[in-house]
Amino acid sequence: MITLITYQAGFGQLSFSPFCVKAMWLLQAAGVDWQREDSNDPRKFPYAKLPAIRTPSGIIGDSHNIQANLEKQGADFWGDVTDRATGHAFIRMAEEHMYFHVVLDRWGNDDIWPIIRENYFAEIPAFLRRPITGSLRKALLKGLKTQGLGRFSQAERLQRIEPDLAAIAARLGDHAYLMGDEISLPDYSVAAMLCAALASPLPTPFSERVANDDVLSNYAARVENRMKPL
Ligand SMILES: N[C@@H](CCC(=O)N[C@@H](CS)C(=O)NCC(=O)O)C(=O)O
Repeated sequence: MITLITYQAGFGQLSFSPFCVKAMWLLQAAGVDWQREDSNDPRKFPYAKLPAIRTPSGIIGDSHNIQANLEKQGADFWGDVTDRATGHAFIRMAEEHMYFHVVLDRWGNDDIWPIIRENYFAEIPAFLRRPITGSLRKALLKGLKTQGLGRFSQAERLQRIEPDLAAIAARLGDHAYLMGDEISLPDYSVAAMLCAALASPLPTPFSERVANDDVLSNYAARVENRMKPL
């Protein structure tokens, strides 16, 4: 039995973290026996991040390593897809760009931040919560300034995310999933980010852009439903 160490469920999602949602979908698609173990403290896990899986041969962190481990056991996340290069590019776009917009929507927005603080960090005693999470927030926003996206206004961010969303819609065309009519690896990354954007606890330009786009919001719901009974 594989144990997925994941951030808790919240905002209508299987986890606050889109990477943990992706990992759950990978485990589900692989058809392996697995269970979840919720944690709010990534520090003792590889890379000090979640998701991670506990397997009989040890703990594996990072959704890509989890994917590789499941593939080694025989999982096939691509099916008949031959154009894996395009699929790979969509995964990178979702995980290395769209993801940071989700993070900025949650941590960088002064109206949303208190909701994040009270939900993510409910386990920290109330009198310590503000100072501890205040410094976490400061460090995270500093990291996003270094990364670059943290330097843009909301309006500039929306301009930046627009070509990604247009690429997803164009790629979908008349198909149910990114790479055709069957679900495959890129869907687990891209839909996880769209679902996370849609699950914003208050509307943001990004969340509203996705919510008001039938192609994108129907696609996100389709992947979520396809991966049920999770
Ligand atoms: N590349 C990693 C990304 C995982 C990731 O960024 N996890 C975030 C939550 S969405 C995390 O644990 N952050 C904790 C931290 O940075 O302190 C993957 O694919 O699993």
